[in-house]
Amino acid sequence: MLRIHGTAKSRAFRCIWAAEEAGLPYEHVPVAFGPQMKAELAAVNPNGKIPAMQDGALTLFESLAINLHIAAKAGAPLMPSGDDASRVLQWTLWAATEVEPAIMQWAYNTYIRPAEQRDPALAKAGAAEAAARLAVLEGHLAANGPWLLGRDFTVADCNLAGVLYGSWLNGFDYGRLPKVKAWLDACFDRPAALKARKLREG
Ligand SMILES: N[C@@H](CCC(=O)N[C@@H](CS)C(=O)NCC(=O)O)C(=O)O
Repeated sequence: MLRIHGTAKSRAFRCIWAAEEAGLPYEHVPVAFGPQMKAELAAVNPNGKIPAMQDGALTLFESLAINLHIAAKAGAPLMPSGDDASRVLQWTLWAATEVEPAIMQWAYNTYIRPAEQRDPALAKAGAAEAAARLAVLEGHLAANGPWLLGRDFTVADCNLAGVLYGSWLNGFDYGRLPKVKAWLDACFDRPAALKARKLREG
């Protein structure tokens, strides 16, 4: 059985959501933030971060890699084959390398860090950078939606929406990105997402 380590108030949220989408049984080990975290994670993530996952003899870190593993176990439509599998990788890497750094710069300086440690200029620059990247997604969804790969929800949606979840929940301005906003709303309204959100949002 899958074991997902990490409180749902972390990137483990993404993996819980993916496991729910896959319909796979999993055990949630809700490792919390704090000084004890690194010791608790010593056997599963040498980075000392959450999430981590165990599946039999396999131990993995990196939330989006964990999600690809979960989806591969479930098969299509969550993890399609052929060219669509490559498209899943494209959107997953785009989420991690092009979108997450910018949206996290906005997030750290808007709602994550204590107020006295936030830099409004960095928040503004992160928001502008994220919006520029997301304009590409806006055009893609307009031409190819409703999901990233078209007709079916896949782990590509789970991974990219997972990266954007905090911004969606915490007031990022999606006003000029109506297709992205509608797609995020649809992602987080899925029954599997609602189960993960219940753990995260209470
Ligand atoms: N790229 C990693 C990032 C993991 C990460 O930074 N996790 C945060 C929680 S969301 C963490 O454990 N932070 C604690 C720390 O950095 O010490 C992933 O996607 O899994």
